[in-house]
Amino acid sequence: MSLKSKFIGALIGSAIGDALGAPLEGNSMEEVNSVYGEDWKMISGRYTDDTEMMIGVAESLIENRGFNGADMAAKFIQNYHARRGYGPGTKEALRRIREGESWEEASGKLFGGKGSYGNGAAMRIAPVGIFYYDNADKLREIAYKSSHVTHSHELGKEGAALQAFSIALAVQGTEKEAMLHDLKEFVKNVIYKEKLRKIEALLAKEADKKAIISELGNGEEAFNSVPTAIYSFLRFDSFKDAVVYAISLGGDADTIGAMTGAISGAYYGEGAIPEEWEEKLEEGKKGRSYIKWLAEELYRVKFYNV
Ligand code: R7I
Ligand code: MG
Ligand code: MG
Repeated sequence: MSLKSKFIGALIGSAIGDALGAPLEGNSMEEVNSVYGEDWKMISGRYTDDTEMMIGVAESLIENRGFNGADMAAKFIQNYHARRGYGPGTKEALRRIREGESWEEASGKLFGGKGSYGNGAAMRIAPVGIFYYDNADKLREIAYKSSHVTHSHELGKEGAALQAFSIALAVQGTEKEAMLHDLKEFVKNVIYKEKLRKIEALLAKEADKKAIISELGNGEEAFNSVPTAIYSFLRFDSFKDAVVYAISLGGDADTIGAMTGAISGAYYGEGAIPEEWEEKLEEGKKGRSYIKWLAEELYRVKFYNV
């Protein structure tokens, strides 16, 4: 499968997971399953903050041929629509920057000076995962820096780096069996190391959804959602099964859907994404076609440097 198809798969897959999970965000696993049953149609196709911010990350990497913090912050602010449902920490960081604080300093003021460990940095990281898929050190550096615009807590940044590296391994076509090993080597924080050990144990016994939610989480914290997305990707053999499973866990369904969709899209390529989902994904100024174009631009900048 072509690398370009994997680049497109990662970004479109992320947006589709987001749109598919969006109407379910905040519902419990039991509520989601009682409404949906076996019928996983995309209800509206509208994406949320997850995708709006991912678009900003991609735009900034393309325009600057790499990372530029002030510009990435400006892109987030330009693209911002409150109705897409931003997290309170991210909202405050962007307000502070808009009012004149530097992008280096604003995020550090949140949550009593500790910074956010929400999943807002990980949910938007797909462009970093594909653009730096062949360089783990650079990927880590840019994952941390792009997180820092809104998320300065170590756990928020590490979650974004782990999600980015999962996407990178998927682009590389790493065998699923080898992925957990590579992820364990990559990740620095003990909380994530422990979660990766849990993923391995849970995969070995085909655990039920309750166990996944209690052991890995389905919340808005990066450490309670990034590992869940990795698990959802590893457990199933198709884009569709992985993403349906991820959002069926309820909780932060749009975001866990987006992150599972990004890894799965990078692994299986655009061709493996169900057409009826892609067609339903919103179109318009920064819709489906634009997101696809951003993936093609990242590919072009990376390989042709023009
Ligand atoms: O991370 P963030 O942008 O939120 C992303 C979520 C996704 O589900 C999106 O789909 C959207 O719905 O929002 O926004 P933050 O507010 O930075 O983090 C999310 C939540 O994590 C916060 O509202 C807190 O509940 C929690 N959180 C923390 N709680 C205590 N201490 C994050 N950091 C902390 C912390 O340091
Ligand atoms: Mg969202
Ligand atoms: Mg969410």
